[in-house]
Amino acid sequence: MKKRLFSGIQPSGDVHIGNYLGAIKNWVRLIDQYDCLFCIVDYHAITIEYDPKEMQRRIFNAAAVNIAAGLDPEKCTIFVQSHVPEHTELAWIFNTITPIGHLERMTQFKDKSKQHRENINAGLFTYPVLQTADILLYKGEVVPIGEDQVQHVELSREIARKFNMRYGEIFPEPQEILSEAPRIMGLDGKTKMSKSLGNYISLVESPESIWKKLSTAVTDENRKRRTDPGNPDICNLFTLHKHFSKKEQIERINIVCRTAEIGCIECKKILSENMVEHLTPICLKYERLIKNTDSLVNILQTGAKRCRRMAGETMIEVKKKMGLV
Ligand code: AQP
Repeated sequence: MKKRLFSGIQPSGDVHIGNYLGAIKNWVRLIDQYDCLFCIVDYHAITIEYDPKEMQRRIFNAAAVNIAAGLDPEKCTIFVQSHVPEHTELAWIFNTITPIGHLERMTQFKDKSKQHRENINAGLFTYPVLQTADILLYKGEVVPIGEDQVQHVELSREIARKFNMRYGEIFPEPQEILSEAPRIMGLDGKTKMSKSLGNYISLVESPESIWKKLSTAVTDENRKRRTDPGNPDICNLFTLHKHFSKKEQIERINIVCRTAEIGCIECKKILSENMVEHLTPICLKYERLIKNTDSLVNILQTGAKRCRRMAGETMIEVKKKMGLV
């Protein structure tokens, strides 16, 4: 039997190259090795302000982009969190064994509370408890994520341990898997690339827009003039070159940037061309998929059906252990 893998993505905006390099590429890589469940976590996305009229489009968008990027629905299960009510049921149970102090330490909660001062709601605070329920409902053993989510998976291990000790052994302690690009910085070079910060390149960005965004992106800030030598080690765009450009180009840029033989504009043009080349097949597939919502609905319904069955079985076990039957 294959081990179970669980991971999720929020329909909170355009899926971007940070999501892709930090998580989605790894999901695709691991698809044959594990029994993979990929969840569009809409209940997480509503912890920040959003437009209800936009949500359905975003859910379809998240499904289509991920499939276009390589998540073959024949090989994995793709579903929407709110289609399986047991996620919130198990989250409630986990709320009763999660110390408030642990949640107060969560970096994402602190960051999002600063970002959304007018809406610091209880859902934002208990987000990692719901995330733990997402994983453990299916007894997920591995969780491929970006670096920003590591603290949450650590907490999910603690909650699993605590439940098992208090009520009896049911849950595995999930382990995170990080990609080679666990933290992609935004085009401002200062903050993590994020859907909600608008500092990203989407996975289905047009070639014109990719160039427009790259042309104003921050590079090595110490390089003021074209004739100044640059330092690729601290240039955010050089990190992107490492993921999109060809080996010889990366090696050359690493040398000629330091000697000022290449300027930032030329360097950005090379990156832009390579990014367009890499992302074009994803864009084309996405455009085909997004037009066929019936097929997307079918994929998501099939996924939810399988997940509801598994979730129901786990909840029976949980309730028996807790004396709730
Ligand atoms: N910048 C990033 N670099 C590497 N990995 C990243 N991930 C997100 N941003 C980066 C990883 O992508 C997966 C899906 O992310 P998510 O949708 O759950 O939400 P997030 O982590 O909060 O991502 P965003 O884009 O920053 O969304 P918003 O702005 O809505 O909060 C996760 O595995 C994540 O680690």
